[in-house]
Amino acid sequence: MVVLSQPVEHINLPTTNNFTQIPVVDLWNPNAETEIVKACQEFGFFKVINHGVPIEMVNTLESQALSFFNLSQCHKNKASPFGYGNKKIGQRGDTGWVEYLLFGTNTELDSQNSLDIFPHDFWLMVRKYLSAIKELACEVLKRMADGLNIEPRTVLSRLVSAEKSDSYFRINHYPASDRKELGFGEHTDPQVISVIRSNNISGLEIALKDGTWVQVPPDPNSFFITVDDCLQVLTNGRFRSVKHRVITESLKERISMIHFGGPPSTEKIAPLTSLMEQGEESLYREFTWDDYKKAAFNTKLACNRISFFEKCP
Ligand code: GA4
Repeated sequence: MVVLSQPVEHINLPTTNNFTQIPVVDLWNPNAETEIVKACQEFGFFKVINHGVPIEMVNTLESQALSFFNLSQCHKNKASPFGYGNKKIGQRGDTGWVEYLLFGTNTELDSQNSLDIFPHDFWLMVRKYLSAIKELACEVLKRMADGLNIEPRTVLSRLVSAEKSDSYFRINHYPASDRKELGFGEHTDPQVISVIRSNNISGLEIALKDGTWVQVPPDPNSFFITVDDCLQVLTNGRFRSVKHRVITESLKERISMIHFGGPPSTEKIAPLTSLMEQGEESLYREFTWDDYKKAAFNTKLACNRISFFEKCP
């Protein structure tokens, strides 16, 4: 059994209901765009089936990641230069019942040094996985543009498919525990779109518009999509960046793999002109992704980062 090297604080963690109305989008359905837009407006969250990503590949990467997380703490600590983190989230003192690997998708992963810790096969699998997930993220973004009736249909996907797109990949491992643990505190993702895949253990929760939290039933064969901060801005608030968190309570470990699709650093983020109706005012002032990152990455996890860029009424 893996035990985290430092204890995490225990607070009274709430009990939440199951998210029964979770929108399920079948990508084979030619009318999926309408459902996608509806889900992004209402929840900023949906599940995707018939996504075209080979599930055997996903399972292989998951088991390779688990082999890493099951190594001794001393061994795993050697992976800190390659994005390994334990309990600490961000720079402002947030903690969670979690250990993880986190890196930019343009990072030179399979450097000689990292091969002492990760087998070459692992990086090969990460590469394969990331290219399939990036394709999925772009397909979903194109369908969003279709659903919003904006052209070209690549107006959103180009941000993530760009060679210099500043995307991240994170593998979170929540060790088993016999009590409720705050795995990852509430937050919104700063990027454009996140694609989440987890094993069969529950824990992910999202906040609805009225502020109530609901549990997302796990489904290892599907992917969950979140609308992130930049997408809320690009759609001038039509889509909502969804607040989410992880609370675990299971004797089995939870593992999730998340691709955060972000724009290139110099990309200017502002509501899309093709979307704005006549006389519609922008709710946000323009910023570059680099500006956003500088402001956002130095905040507490639960901070409402979009508010820094909201225009005053
Ligand atoms: C939340 C989404 C992604 O996991 C992440 C996180 C990042 C980090 O772990 O370094 C941040 C968080 C996330 C937003 C606010 C800052 C930065 C931790 C934190 C407290 C990789 C990201 O892009 O933003």
